[in-house]
Amino acid sequence: MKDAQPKAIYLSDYQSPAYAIDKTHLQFDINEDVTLVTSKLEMRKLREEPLVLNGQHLELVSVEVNGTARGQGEYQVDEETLTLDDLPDAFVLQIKTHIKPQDNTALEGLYKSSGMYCTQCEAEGFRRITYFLDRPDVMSEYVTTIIADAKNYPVLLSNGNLIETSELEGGRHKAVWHDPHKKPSYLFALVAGDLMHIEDHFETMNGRNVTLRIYVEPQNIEKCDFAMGALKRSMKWDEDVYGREYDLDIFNIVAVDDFNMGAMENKSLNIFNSSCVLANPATTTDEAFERIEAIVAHEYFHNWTGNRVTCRDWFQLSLKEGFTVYRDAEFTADMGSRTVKRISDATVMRTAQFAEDAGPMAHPIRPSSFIEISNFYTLTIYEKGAEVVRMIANLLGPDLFRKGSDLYFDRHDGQAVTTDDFVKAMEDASGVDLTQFRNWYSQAGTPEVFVSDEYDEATQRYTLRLKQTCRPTPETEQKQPFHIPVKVGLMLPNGEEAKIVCESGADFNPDTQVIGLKGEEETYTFANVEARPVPSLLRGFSAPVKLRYNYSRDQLLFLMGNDTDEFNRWDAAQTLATDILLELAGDVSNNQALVLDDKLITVYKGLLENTEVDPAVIEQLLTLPTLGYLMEEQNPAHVHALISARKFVMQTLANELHAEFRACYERQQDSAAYDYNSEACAKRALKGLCLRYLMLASEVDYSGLAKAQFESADNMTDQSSALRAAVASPHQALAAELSDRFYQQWKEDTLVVNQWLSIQASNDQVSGLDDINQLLEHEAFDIKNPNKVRSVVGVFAAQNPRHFHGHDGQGYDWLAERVIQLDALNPQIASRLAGPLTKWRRLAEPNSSQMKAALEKIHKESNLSKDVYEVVHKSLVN
Ligand code: B3K
Ligand code: ZN
Repeated sequence: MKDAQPKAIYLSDYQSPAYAIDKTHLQFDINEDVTLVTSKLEMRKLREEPLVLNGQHLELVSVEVNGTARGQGEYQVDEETLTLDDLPDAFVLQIKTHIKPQDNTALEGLYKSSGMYCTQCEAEGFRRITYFLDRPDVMSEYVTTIIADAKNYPVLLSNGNLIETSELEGGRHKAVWHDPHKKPSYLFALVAGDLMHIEDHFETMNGRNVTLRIYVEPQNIEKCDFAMGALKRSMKWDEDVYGREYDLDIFNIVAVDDFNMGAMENKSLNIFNSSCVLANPATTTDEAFERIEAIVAHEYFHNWTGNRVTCRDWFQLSLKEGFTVYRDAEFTADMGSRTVKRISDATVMRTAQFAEDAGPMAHPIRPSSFIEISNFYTLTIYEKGAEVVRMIANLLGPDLFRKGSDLYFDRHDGQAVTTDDFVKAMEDASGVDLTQFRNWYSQAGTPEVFVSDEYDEATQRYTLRLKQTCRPTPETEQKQPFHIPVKVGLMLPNGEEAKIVCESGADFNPDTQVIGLKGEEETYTFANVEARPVPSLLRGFSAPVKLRYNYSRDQLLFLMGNDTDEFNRWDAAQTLATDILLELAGDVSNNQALVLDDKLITVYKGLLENTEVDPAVIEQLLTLPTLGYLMEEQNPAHVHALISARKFVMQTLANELHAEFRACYERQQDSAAYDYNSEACAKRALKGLCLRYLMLASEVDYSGLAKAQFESADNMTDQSSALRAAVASPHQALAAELSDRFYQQWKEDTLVVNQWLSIQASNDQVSGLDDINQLLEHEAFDIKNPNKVRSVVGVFAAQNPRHFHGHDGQGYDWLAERVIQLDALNPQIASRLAGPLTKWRRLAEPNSSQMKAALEKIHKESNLSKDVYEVVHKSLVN
């Protein structure tokens, strides 16, 4: 543990900046040993107080105010700040610093990634480049000069427009970029490297011709077309759906191999993790294609939600992230299957975000304090933030929501604002009172909504009683009630939907069938209901809550077959499977013989034989609840009992229904050449699922099928799903053979090799940690590359539960060692990796104590980064 413990900063301490930076002139003189950064800031004093600039890992060379040098003693410098006083009302401050990007393994600020220089400044990386007011409410106009060796770094990029280039002595060259839009420092970007690009154009709704370029290392030039198409689709969609037009003549994307997250929305110069932009059918799975399209869209959409209208401070992060995730989710829904997208988002919420909200790091979507902001790029800020925006859309309806977003953009263009400004714009445009709704921004935790009902046959009245509660979280013991949109339908025994006539109840919208639950308890009565209905509740996952209604298994089967809401048909299947799995897990714990309820077998049989419903939805219906979801539903969670129950169900289904799985597999075979479209993707996904089950069957040996699929595949989706099916099966000789062939085939392609690494790390049939340790020694592994670390260490902890939660606690200890090792190199990545260890209080013994011991091992280390310290410390005390 550190002697001086890192301190939290609080939203309530927010103060507006004391100085403005009207214009920022930056010059980067890039050399192999050292980079000289000269910054010239045109500043104004707004309040009488010293100027405190942020700066970290910088070597200060010189300071000048209005052309006059300040000597030592005329400023104060420490590890995090540079302070100046006696400043006039307006002045030019010039600061020179030396930095060493080539030694920067944290990948924040300016760093070198496979021979190229690039930047990552959000949230607080700009302060590793030069001393600055590195906070989002200081917005400035940037002119950036880059000077570097012309042969090694022929491409020099920054934000905005290129205004000058020239050749210099000694084989060097220079480029000057000007960004006319004022922006916070976190949106600054620079790239210098030996890159190739593809180019295309987009004509905006007002006839502006925008040049679009994607820059990559030469070997990747064939993998850019898909992302370019995705970019154009996003630009068009944002015009059509939100009326938002792009605002410069150029938009660049650059792919880099070493990147801490997916991508970054720097103004007109988006920088992407190469795994989130490079794609072609031979090397990219359908899932990755979809992710790439969504991330390209997400970063592009930030141009309005984030860049034009930005955040006042980092507590407001969800202002841009929640809204942008909501926008990209709607975009993906429009490009493919709306139901499938909703299912996958709801699954992420229920599996991972609910767990975060129930754990030691729980925070509201607008946190009130943090130690290290990098730790708050969470599922809560992003996904729950998007669900909160979606709830506003559910409460307002589409037209008023659009009016609200128009007002928000008009009112706040060019400003740094708060989540409250967003809600206010929605309120002002719609006239809907969102006062109580604001509790979603200030309170963490997942509300539970308990529903009970009554039917009076004589009067044909049906009554729903809703009751909300929310468990305490670290920041709030006693919760105020939330404003929760609960979308409902009533399914009659004849399979038809009742026409809803709401007779009494506080807030029911007949057009949208949404109950706006505000009270702790509310009652709604519906008239003219001909027979006792089965309620279909929280349709489309209309709010991020846990809905509790005591369905019988027969009612769930009825909803699966009849609900007019496709999402809720899937939800009924999940609830049924969860019920069965939890019961079986109890049997495992009590050493009882396991028997699978015939109902599930019948359901699966029906689904496998169904040729009416979209195969993408069938695939989702056939997917059992994730282990993460089951762990959420069992308190304390008996991980191994849940793993055994899940395995037993899969094996039983495989044996009982192998003929049906086989027939369904055959129906999805497609002789056409690979194409990325919803229909073809759905078939490949369903085929992959069938193969996974077939490989588990013990009555007939289907391993030849996996081998044949592996060998004949013309695309990565089929090839890797064959490999995954083999790895997850008892056919380990085949798994080893295919793994080896796969590696030999693809060892030159880093991104495919990373997929290979994750498949190996998820293999729970191997003997244990020795095999995982071998991956760390493998020639394809590099601890400095975040993608590789995620593929091995991240995947082991998340997708290899059998060994991660191994009986001796060694898996936890192993992860603790990796966290400590990585913290010295890259604190952001180390802190993320520690995430799985935060769940210790939710686990049954002995796992709980073993996991806690692993956390304590990390906590004992001296010199932990703020990032890791915050996660580990809070996990032990909260
Ligand atoms: N805004 C960036 C995330 C930055 C993370 C910094 N640790 C990517 C995105 O959400 O679009
Ligand atoms: Zn984002």
